[in-house]
Amino acid sequence: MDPLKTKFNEKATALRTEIRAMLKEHGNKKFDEVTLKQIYGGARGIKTMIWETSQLDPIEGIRFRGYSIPELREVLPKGPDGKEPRPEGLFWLMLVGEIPTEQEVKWLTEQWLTRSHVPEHTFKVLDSLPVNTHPMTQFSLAIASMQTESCFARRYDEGIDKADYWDPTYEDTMNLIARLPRIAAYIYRRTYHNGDHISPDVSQDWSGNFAHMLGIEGDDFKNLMRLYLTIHADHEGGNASAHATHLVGSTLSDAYYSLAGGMNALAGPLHGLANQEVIRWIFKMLDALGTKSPSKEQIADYVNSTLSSGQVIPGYGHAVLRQPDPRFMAQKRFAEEYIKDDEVVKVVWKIFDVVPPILESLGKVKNPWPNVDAHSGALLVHYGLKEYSFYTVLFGVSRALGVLSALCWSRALGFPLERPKSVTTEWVKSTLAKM
Ligand code: NMX
Ligand code: MLT
Repeated sequence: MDPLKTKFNEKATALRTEIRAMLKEHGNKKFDEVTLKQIYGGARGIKTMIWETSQLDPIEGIRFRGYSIPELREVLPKGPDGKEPRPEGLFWLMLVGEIPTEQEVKWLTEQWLTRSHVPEHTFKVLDSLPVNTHPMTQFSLAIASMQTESCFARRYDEGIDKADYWDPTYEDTMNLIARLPRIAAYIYRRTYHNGDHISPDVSQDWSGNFAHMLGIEGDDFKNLMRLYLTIHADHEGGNASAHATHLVGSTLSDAYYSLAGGMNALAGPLHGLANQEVIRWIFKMLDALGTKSPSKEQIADYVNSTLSSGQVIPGYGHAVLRQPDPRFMAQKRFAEEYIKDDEVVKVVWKIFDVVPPILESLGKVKNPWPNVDAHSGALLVHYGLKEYSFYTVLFGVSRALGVLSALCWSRALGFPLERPKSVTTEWVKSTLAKM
């Protein structure tokens, strides 16, 4: 018996009935209006999607099933030393809307361990790639290569009833998440450690085992991984990786294809790749200034030179948020508690003082504050994970928790093919002429 699957089915059945009744009664009520600026402007703010696992407020930041990040740290079951939350618990919360007990989280850790076997051909696919292939390319290909294992694809071929789509989607989700740490660690070790791989340690939790397979020991790094994999997991449905996963999934592509699509979106520098760009930008700045401890004036000059060469300041700005990202603040809190004297961390904090007024002064940046990516690199570098082209893979392992639990909901609620309307500028002009 799978208690999580049973619970999910009960909750989904109830919600499906409720939504059906709501649509019958209110289906034609207006919930939004669209301006021309939004049509040309990347659909900012338009409500077009249901995403049950989390919702983003521009000021408060993300809430997962109603819980903010500081609240999650209080209520979720924690790692062995009781300090940081376990991402397994967040997955449970996102999937069924309840804070799990210690026992339930333990069950989930064990489930993922039993499902964590990566097919041999996936390692062969990875080994066939040039070692300097970007880790995100390797990650996306590894995920797609495991599509051979999809329960959903097999059951669809056999002629599964629509009402049961959620069931093999849940199985694919659990299997895929279970394997991601092994795949990510394999990519890390083949790319940066001469293929000197480390076998899993089945006595550890999902994050602890991941840290171990990366080759970075120590309880503090394991705690960092627990926090990191929790806070990056979901950011409502409109962000590019979530939306891409959702769009691909809406065609009834299985979880493997859908997640690979989402990871390809995460690999862009305006989205998840910003975490590598931030630390690269910081190191380039320190090199250019010839110091490890630049003054605020020196940082301001460097920020202005980046802007005047037509580049963005990585790690700053956001499409929705209008305050410092609570995920940035959670990492700052971690750094204050664990590594407050670290030199790179101190630079990150100085940048936090310097950048917002400069971006504000440009008069066009809607959010001058740091996002999640502004802090993560400094923490990873401290613990020895210095190879920054790997950082987006870490983001991706975490993001899988949110986008795949949301995919389970999409299948359980019977969401249709996503197919918004596009128009041409010619159409816009002729419509304006008639207004
Ligand atoms: N540095 C310089 N200019 C910026 C920045 C920044 N950090 N953020 C926004 N702008 C500019 C933006 O390029 C645009 O300029 P223009 O009109 O000349 O094209 C203008 O300000 C208005 O953009 P916004 O409406 O404020 O931002 P938008 O919603 O379009 O984009 C981001 C949001 C996140 C793409 C943007 O803030 C950015 O490029 N930030 C840097 C990259 C980054 O940190 N991305 C990570 C986001 C979080 N994540 O993990 O996904
Ligand atoms: C995310 O975590 O997905 C980013 O902050 C981007 C977003 O929300 O648009």
